[in-house]
Amino acid sequence: MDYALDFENLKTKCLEEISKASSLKDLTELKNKYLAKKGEISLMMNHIREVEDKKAFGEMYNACRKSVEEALDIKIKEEENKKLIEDLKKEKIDITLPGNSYQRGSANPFYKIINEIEDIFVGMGYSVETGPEVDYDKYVFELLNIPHDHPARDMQDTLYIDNNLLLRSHTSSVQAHVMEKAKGQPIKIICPGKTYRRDDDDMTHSHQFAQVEGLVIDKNINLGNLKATLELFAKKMFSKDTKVRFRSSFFPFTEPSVEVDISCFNCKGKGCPLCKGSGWIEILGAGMVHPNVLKMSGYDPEVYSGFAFGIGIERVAMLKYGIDDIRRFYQNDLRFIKEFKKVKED
Ligand code: FA5
Repeated sequence: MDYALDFENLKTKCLEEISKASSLKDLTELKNKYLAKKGEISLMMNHIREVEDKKAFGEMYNACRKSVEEALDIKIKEEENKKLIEDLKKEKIDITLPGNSYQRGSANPFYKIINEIEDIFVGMGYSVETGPEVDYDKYVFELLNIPHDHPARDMQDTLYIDNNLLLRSHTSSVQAHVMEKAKGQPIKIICPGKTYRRDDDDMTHSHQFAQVEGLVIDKNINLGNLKATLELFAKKMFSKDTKVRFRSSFFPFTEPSVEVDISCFNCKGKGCPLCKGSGWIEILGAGMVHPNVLKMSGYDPEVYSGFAFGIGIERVAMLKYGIDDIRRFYQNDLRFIKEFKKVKED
């Protein structure tokens, strides 16, 4: 018997039927018909008993089976692709339909200002530190040259957790923490954060507010460096033609101490209601780090000097955005926050 011819005919028949199949269902049926255990090709194997050259028979069987399997695989893939394309066509999304609109939030102006201040000082090589809001008397007062009986404590009365632990009344407390960590090495940091005071709330005062502390300690740091730094800050924060004025002041932890005013950007120094007719607006306190403070934190004031400043964040935001009342920052009124949607985020 000529099995070679049989295999050839069987293969031709299979391939023809496969090429004519037009669905995955047809192809599955063909697979069963020819390749399953009792399929026509599989059953051909029974004849191996009748032939002498079993090796040649086996090779013919395998070749036939392989061609059919390959043809089936190709055709199945084609059909699957066709089906996928048809399904995708059916599931087409109509993008012309109006979507659901979501309300987009916007950053609170308070945080916009913090980000802006951080960017300006990071650009000048400062790193950003954090410090505890609940802190020990030692850091908030004593290491800043404000001993227990010092009258400066009255101006910064705050909420006490116990005799020794309190809500910090200024971010200057971070100075002592940073100096302690730096162990006599140079420092160049800013630290934004919340502060608390026993102040009566009014348009410009709040019992909770925020400051950004700045501290630079190194050899040969002088008041000129402080002035140049704050001038650059004011120009970047407000406008290029902003002028800075130092007024003599007093803080127990700086000597000399200054209050820093900027020229009113609203009237360009001519005098207007915003600057109460003076042409200047106070934005921060600053000074050269007091030798006692340096000594208490392990720096030799003969070798090291430094400057520090404390900026009121809400006050800066109020000036920059024309906000009339500090209490608006804490009332969670969405109408207020939405006003700042269009303010540039960077
Ligand atoms: C201080 O707090 C000093 N620690 C600043 C300082 C740091 C001086 C480093 C020298 C060296 P003062 O009490 O003036 O200073 O506060 C600084 C700023 O915080 C003020 O200019 C103001 O913008 C803001 N501020 C103070 N009290 C309040 C308050 N109750 N509500 C809102 N802002 C306030």
